[in-house]
Amino acid sequence: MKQKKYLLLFIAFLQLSFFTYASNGYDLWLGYRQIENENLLNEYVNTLSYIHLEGDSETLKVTKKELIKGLMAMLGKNVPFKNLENSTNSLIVANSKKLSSSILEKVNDDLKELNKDGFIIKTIRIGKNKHTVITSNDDVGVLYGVFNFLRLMQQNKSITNLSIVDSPKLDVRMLNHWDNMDRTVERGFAGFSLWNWHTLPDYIDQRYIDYARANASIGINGTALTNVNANALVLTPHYLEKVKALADVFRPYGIKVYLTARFSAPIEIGGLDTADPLNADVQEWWNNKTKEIYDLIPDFGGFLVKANSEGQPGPQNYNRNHVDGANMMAKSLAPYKGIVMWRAFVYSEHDSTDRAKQAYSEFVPYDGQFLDNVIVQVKNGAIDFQPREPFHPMFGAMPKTPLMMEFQITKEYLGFATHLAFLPKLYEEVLSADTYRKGKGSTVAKVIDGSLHNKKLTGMAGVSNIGNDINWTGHPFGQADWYGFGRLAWNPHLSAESIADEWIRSTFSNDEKFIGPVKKMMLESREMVVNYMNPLGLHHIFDTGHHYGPGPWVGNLSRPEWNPVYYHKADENGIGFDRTETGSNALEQYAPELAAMWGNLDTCPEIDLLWFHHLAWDYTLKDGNTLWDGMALKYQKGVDDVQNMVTTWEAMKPYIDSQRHNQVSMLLKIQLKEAKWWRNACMLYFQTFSKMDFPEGMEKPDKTLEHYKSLKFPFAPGIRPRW
Ligand code: BDP
Repeated sequence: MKQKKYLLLFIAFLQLSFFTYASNGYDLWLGYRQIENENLLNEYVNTLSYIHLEGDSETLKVTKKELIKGLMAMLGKNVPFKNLENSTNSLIVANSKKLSSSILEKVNDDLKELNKDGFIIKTIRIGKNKHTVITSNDDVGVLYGVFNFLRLMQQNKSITNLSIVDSPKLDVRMLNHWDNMDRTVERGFAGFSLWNWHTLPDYIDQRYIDYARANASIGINGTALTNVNANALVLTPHYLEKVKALADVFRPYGIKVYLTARFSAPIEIGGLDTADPLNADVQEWWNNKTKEIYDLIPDFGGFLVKANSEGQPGPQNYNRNHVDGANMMAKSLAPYKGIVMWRAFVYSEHDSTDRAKQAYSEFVPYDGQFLDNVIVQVKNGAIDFQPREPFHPMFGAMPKTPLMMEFQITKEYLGFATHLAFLPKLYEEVLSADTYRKGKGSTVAKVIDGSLHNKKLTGMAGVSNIGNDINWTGHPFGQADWYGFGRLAWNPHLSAESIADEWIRSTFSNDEKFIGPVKKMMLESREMVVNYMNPLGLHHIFDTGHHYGPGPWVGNLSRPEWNPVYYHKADENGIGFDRTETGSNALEQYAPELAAMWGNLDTCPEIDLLWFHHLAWDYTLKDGNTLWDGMALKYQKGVDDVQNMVTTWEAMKPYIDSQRHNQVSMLLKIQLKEAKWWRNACMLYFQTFSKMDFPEGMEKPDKTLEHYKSLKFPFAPGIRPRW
């Protein structure tokens, strides 16, 4: 009796300590929690009596560590490692080349389906004995399989009858760090750069290892360490030693290092007086530099290049073109199987055509001219990572050139690290968009996974949102964007919904009372941001330079296309950018089906309305409201939805630790304040043209337009330092 009382007290204590337990979020989605459900725990313990792990490569060593860590935490006990003879209920973890013939027989057909990094998790029977096999044709695939298996357990899935065969659909799945060598991060809102160039190569921060683990757990296999606005110094011997140290840490986790290559490096660090890609000395310089890198880092991935874009040097400085520049570097890298990721983010102050058209106009004529180890990296939309953009017209328009997707994970235009906006929803919208380039169903996902035009080299890059904040991403929910990016780079056909579900379960809780409301909130969050920042197809109306907060009135910047007024074109008659035949005709860069759909006001989805059309303030929307009223109500809806999110989150308090709950609460309150700021500032400004009253249903601004215009943020984070 007494014992029972103590037991109850003990359980109450455990519960109390759980709810008040503080998690700083450092563990990300890998904070393996003890399995609470007793039946499930029994199932797991019975299925996993022993582990049989073959092989001792560096990758398998970290695989083993991960298994021990994960199982110990979730089962509350060690699972012994044992040879296979006569055992049953073992977890068999091995490269397929190490499997005994009786096991191989059971997985052989599945193995044939796998590509290099793919894995199998399968329940098999040998005589009376039952086992679970995790295998792959490559050690890294085994590591991926183990992470996947642990994830199933974290999500409380049954493991008694598994048959999973999973291969990544893209080859290059990478993060692009816009990290400067002084550790500031361009468009970075989660602290400073992870890479401590000062103490490398001798000091290996535990962060580097944990970074690699986290990436490997979602299948990311590449990292470009440095900013696309590149500094040539990273290519000097002093820094290459440091890069090598990082590459050595990442290698067991299947992660290759890439560097951004400043086009003028032969001049800046090579002592040449030109960087002309057709000059023999320049070519030789890059050949030697590349060899030097591969001598240090034999599995170096290659170069990421921003050239002739926003003032960066490039082949055009020498009257050459993108093909000349990219192919020159590609030739240096080819002997080592390295690749060039050549960015298509170009627009020029000397070109008066619509900025949205310029990358397509410049690159599409080069289709078929790039060497095989060049992949052109294209942002998801034609302007710049806006809260919503139609997909970039280059996708599907270059059948002979591999194109890789560039998404932004950091939220330059979606509220920095302060706002909750679950980005996989944005990624999903872009990936599932139909390009119609080979008839209906020619989605962007099929362009980038290579299946539409039979491409050999495929990839996806995400501009990282990671910094040295204790929880890596600033906002606890920013971790979901990193996670979701990785999952979509593995399989661009996954749904945002399934990703949210996985992430919540792995990061927070398997309690349905928590999962339901939080998942809903995440899935709706990106649309909220669109509504309170850029509804109905508005875009790029952010304040100058730092892009923090609204600045639709800005019109004094040196380049026309840097000014918000260029994008919204508000005047007494109306608002919006006419990209139809009567305007810039950017529509002609899309397949005829899309040009017709977007070009016609009856069929153009209202979410894209002002992206493609300039319309009168009293234009009638589908719900009968005028454009003016409809716009006001969208801004208001954005605010209201954030308010609801605050309320939903408050009710989630009983389900998770107090520290992360409190952090998110505070951030949501800032988001609400800033959503109102956006609504008030934009509506007051646009009112100076529409001269119409705010509709009933829109809360009236409590400050004047002059007040909003006067706000200045000289120390907003993420701005490029001017050395
Ligand atoms: C824009 C950023 C700028 C980047 C540029 C790029 O404002 O900081 O350098 O893109 O992608 O989004 O090169």
